[in-house]
Amino acid sequence: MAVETTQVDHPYDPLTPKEIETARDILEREREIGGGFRYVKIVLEEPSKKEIKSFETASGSVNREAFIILRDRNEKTTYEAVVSLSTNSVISWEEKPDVQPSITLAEFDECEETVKSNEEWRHAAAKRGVEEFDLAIVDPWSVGHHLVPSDLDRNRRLAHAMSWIRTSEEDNGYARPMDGLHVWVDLDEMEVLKVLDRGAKINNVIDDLEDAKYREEDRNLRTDLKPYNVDQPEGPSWEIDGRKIEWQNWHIRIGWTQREGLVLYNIGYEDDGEVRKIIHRASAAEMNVPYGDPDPNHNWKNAGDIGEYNIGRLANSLTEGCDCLGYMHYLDAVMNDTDGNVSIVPNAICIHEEDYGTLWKHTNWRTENSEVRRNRRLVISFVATVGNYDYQFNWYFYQDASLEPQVRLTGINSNGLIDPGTETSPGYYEMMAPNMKGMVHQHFFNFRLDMAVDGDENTLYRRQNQQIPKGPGVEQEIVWDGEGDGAGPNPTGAAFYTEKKQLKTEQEAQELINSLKGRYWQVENPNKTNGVGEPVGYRLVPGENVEAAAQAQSSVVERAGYIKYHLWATPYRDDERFPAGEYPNQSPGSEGLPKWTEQDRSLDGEDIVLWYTLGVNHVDRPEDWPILPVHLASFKLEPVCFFDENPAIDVPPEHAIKDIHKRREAKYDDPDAVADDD
Ligand SMILES: [Cu+2]
Repeated sequence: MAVETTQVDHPYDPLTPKEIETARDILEREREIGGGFRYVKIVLEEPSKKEIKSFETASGSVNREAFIILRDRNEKTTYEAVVSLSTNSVISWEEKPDVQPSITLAEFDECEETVKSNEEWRHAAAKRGVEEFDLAIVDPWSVGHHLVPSDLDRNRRLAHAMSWIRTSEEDNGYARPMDGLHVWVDLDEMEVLKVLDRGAKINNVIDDLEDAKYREEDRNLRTDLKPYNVDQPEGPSWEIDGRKIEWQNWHIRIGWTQREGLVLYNIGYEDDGEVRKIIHRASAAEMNVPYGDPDPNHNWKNAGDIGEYNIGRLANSLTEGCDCLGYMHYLDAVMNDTDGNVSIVPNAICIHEEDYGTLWKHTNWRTENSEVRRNRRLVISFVATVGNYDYQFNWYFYQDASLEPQVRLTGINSNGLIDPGTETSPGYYEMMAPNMKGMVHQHFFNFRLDMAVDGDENTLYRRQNQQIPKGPGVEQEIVWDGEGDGAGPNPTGAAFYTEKKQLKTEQEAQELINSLKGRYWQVENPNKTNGVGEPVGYRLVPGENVEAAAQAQSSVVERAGYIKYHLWATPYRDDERFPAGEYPNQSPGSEGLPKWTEQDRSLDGEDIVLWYTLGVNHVDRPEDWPILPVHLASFKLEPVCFFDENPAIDVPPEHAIKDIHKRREAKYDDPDAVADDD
């Protein structure tokens, strides 16, 4: 029986619940899937770009396929399968030697139980004053590769388990780390391989550490805040059809993967009735969080939350606890559990509009006429909780045709303990609370942006300020004679220009930010020009960013090589999706961007993919405790010569929004007629 795909409007739409079940059933019918197997993921096998193009141009149908990763715990092997939902058959079945798939939610739970029932661990916990082992929490940190103890077999499926203790079920356990206690667990066997106790540092993790309560009922709340309501009496300004949203000329298709969470496809802007494409596919594709403190209890930590854990799988349901005001639209995240059953996070994706201050303004001071427009932005977001930390990924779309991917970092810091009486830190850590240190660390996010600026044939440029040789400047008077006004091309010494350098190959495009020179990067379509004859483009403008502080030969830079540069660019390939490789968990490294770009392929008139590494330097402070106030990090994509004037010049002023809407409804089919009538 052919699978029912009526809920699927586009080949990029994630698998439906029924498709997940059907894919599993087809696989189990055709292959021996024994009890030792875990389904790591059952996701859409995204169609190739060639297939998508033929779908979009010829309206042809694209076969639905499921990509499945399984782990056979008995044989300790990983398998990849592709199942056709159109022909009901297994298309491929491949054993993947020497790789470890991402750590699953089931493994989180089972690892915690395994560690908590281990006698050696209990002995070490008891030495720290822990009596009620049930109240302990244990997180399976990704173990990396080079920093696995030499007496353990790196080919096993490993986790480096870290432990904390709560005083009650709802207590903030991350405030009481059993620092110095390390447990390595084989996640296939679910057995403890090694317990290392480097010493407790303090006598009692319950008595010697302070509570770090943050829940409403545990704190005295300020009483001077009055209600602030967002009222959208006529509803939001968007139109949503399934997973396709249209808002203020923007056209966006909203996808989801278990690994990346939110994925946005076919991002385009409607201009004079034509939807002009800007980005084909956009997502946060990888991240890493390296720690700087040489303390051996923490120097190994560099979690890759997207590739090693699959951040989409860790998404919050926003049914409760959504931070948005006003009108919201939600989409569910349809995924699978390790038994191969459907597992849905309801309301994982939130869509809403926000007022964001002034969009543009000018006052004619002679006549006192003032024209001002308010900035409305569209937000598409999701939040994931990775153990102690919480990451909110927001994609903002603005009325001036710019967009802004943003991460909001919050949640609970991963802290360590210091010996009472230890001298103050030389900057490896900051004191967060008595006996508790917050170790300096960095967060790196890599955003993959498959650009398509008015089409696939694009070129890449770097632009930055450049001085020209200094003229005599203040040392010489300017003649003002209309005939040269003084010596040389730069008589005032103030001249500078924005140098435009084409980055023609992958290695030329490996770049760091340079805020001092105002550096940004511009993707142009050389075949299309705007009204003044310039090639149409979009530029990537960095915001806050930081260089990776770890050395080039460190494990983290070896394994997450994409953090070496802020900008990378590659010519599009279907199989180049993840900047640290397909299987970063326990990988020795060098996969992904560093390896691909060794080819130094041409970027001249190619289908260019930009990879932007966004770094956050986190020097902790007591004010980050017990919950980190949201730290924002973002960058912008802005049109450059894509239009002929400010594309938001037609945004009506606040007082007119309601009137225009009413008049349009009552009298006009053609919205332009309203402007003429004015
Ligand atoms: Cu941090």
